[in-house]
Amino acid sequence: MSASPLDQEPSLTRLSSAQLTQLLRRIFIRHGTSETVAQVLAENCANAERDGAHSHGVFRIPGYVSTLDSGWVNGKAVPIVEDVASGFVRVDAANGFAQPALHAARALLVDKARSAGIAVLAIRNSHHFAALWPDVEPFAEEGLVALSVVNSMTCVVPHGADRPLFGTNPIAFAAPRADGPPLVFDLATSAIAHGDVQIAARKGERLPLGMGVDSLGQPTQDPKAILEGGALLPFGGHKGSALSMMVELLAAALTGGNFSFEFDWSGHPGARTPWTGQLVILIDPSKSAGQGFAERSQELVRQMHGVGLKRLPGDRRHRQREKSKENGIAIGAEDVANLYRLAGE
Ligand code: NDP
Ligand code: PYC
Repeated sequence: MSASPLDQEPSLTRLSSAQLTQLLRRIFIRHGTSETVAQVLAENCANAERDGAHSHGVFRIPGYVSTLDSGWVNGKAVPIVEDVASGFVRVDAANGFAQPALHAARALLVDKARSAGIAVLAIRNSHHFAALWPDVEPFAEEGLVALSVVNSMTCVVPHGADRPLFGTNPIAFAAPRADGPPLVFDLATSAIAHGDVQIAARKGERLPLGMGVDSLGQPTQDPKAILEGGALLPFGGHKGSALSMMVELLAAALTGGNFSFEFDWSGHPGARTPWTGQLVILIDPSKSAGQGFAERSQELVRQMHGVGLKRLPGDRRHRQREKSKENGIAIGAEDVANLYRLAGE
């Protein structure tokens, strides 16, 4: 497929998944990562863009680059995988990215989940700057149920408090089903992801009420007021706040990683990636009793559709994935030009 702008949409450039992955790979390598890390991060980011997960697609590349250039993260880190119990794997990401750490531990984790029925992966000393669904969806494609949580950086005011403490702390879940792609959801426990606030600020858009507060703690719809001294709110009041607290406990306290408020990146101007932890839990549903799990999830889907539900979580991504496969991944021409600049090309 040609990388040149389409005739009909001169402001868009369309790249195949392979073209985008290779371009991103060259950027990562140019900014100091190993080949392995570059490949893992490039695939992750290209897949997010392919699926229309824009807050964690190519929009994030300048942040990755400035973080790498600042020396805050080790782009060549080699994760240390420890087999600590029949159902427990620990990884020290060695101040590198979380995805290569997951990649390094993946085979061992799946073996354990299949033999013990359940397995936990605790990643610490890691930086996660991406969408979380790519970390769980592939496990469900192999018939496993997967849950993951990661904490980020202080920017969310716990419900009932008056200053930020929690990160935006997403939770992602994936389960196989009989007649379709796995059921997957991936959501920030803040009312809106930090990335979407940045995108709104860039576009000059206002946010709905209830997303955040300004530097005086007053409700605001201005994304810049949130980014410049303000903060986000949890989704769903005390309920989202409790889930965010759970994520801090599982992703940081349980793994040995930093809480969202524990790291100080002020000595690394340009640092953007939270230095925290991540937990992944895999369950092998073939160990459970009764009908096959995938059939049971399919039955739930049938019933949800039966009561009028039109959109399942993940449907939008999969529709976008199909469109991207057919027509290429559409990216703003200026953004693509910037990617080539970052690759030094
Ligand atoms: P959204 O609110 O956009 O979506 C959350 C989930 O709900 C998705 O699974 C989505 O499916 C689904 N969904 C959305 N709208 C509907 C609807 N109308 N009906 C049914 N399902 C729906 O995501 P967030 O803004 O909360 O998070 C965005 C991303 O930011 C996530 O990928 C998250 O992992 C990432 N993030 C990463 C952080 C990190 O530290 N690495 C921190 C915080 C967030 P679909 O995708 O198909 O639209
Ligand atoms: O969008 O909230 C976010 C986020 C934080 C870290 C990476 N993404």
